Amino acid sequence: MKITGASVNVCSPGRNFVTLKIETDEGIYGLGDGTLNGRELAVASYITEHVIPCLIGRDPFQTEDIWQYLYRGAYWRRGPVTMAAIAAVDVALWDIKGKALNTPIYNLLGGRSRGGVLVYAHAHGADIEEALDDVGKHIEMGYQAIRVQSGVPGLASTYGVPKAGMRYEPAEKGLPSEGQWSTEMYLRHTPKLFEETRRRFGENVHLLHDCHHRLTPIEAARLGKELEPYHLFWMEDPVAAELQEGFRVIREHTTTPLATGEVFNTIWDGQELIQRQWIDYIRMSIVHAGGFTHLKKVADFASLYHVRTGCHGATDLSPVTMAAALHFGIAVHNFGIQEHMAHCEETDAVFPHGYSFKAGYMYPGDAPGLGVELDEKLAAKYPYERAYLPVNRKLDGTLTDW
Ligand code: CS2
Ligand code: MG
Repeated sequence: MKITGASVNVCSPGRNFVTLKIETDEGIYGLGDGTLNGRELAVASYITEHVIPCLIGRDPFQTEDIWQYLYRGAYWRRGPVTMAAIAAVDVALWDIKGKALNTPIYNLLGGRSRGGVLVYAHAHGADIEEALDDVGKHIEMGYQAIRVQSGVPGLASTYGVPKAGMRYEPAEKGLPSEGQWSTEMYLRHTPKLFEETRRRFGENVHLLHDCHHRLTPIEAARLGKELEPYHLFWMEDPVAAELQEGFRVIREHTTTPLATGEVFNTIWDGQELIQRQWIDYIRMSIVHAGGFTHLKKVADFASLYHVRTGCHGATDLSPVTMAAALHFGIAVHNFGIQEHMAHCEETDAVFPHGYSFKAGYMYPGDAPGLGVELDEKLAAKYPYERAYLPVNRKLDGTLTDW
């Protein structure tokens, strides 16, 4: 089988997505996700201008050699744009492989290791009461694990909470909006959020929380300690992880499990965190970490150190990545949990798929390959519009992590 052509689709059904389609001389094609929230056209151009010419004529079954060629051959390696582009190629090739072998991708990753993929949903609210009502709604929908985020008294807005009556979609058209942040107000408020959540819903639901890179290690240590009575499933991105050793400080003070890695692109971004067991879950996703070929290696390395997977699964990862994550999650042995932010109707219509949700678990479906399609005609009705993630400033105006 030979690769005969490839094209990049950029569309915006509810939000921007970058999708690679690779075609072969046997009429089988594969899809890959290259979406990088706020920098979509950088990846689209990287794939179109620098990757596709090198793919034509290659054997799509050579996923390892093509991965190494695109990673080492670029010379300038790692980084979010490069690794999202490599991921798009890798996933499209695995999709082709599964279709050619007439089997779902999970069978190429070791087969089913479990009946279903445990997922967690996002619950949020402008205040504690509203957030708890949303937790209740998701419990009624069948979720057994729920991330809880709420507005912080005194702050006009905060991470993870949509504007009143809006769907949560952090990327906004036009130039980046500017958020306001106070660590002190957040640290005073968050333990109360979980005290109330446990009081109302008891212990039988997994609770998760995302600090979104905003604390210092000792602030995260304080929060982790104060959240211990509420037995969180994880406290995510407590600090910006460029300094991996920052997690040692947190680890020394609290037993609240730690998760990080959604912004990581290769194993080297988190190697020390895993090896030192400074984290419990690695959040790297198939689209941002170079596809199945690299993420399988990350999971295998993590399995040596009791670290489990907890792949990122926000709406800015397309249904192509959601499908890939479910094939990955049902197969890898050291699976932990999978994030599931449900896409909007427009997105699901443009990306028809076979995955499904039931009673807190998701299932990849049994179609050969990924089990996702791209309706190019419908996608054309949703043209790309530049959008940015917000930026964040402390109350004194200092720029900080969003
Ligand atoms: C968040 C993401 O889902 C999460 O854990 O950190 O929603 C993140 O804010 C977005 O993916 C950024 O594009
Ligand atoms: Mg996160």
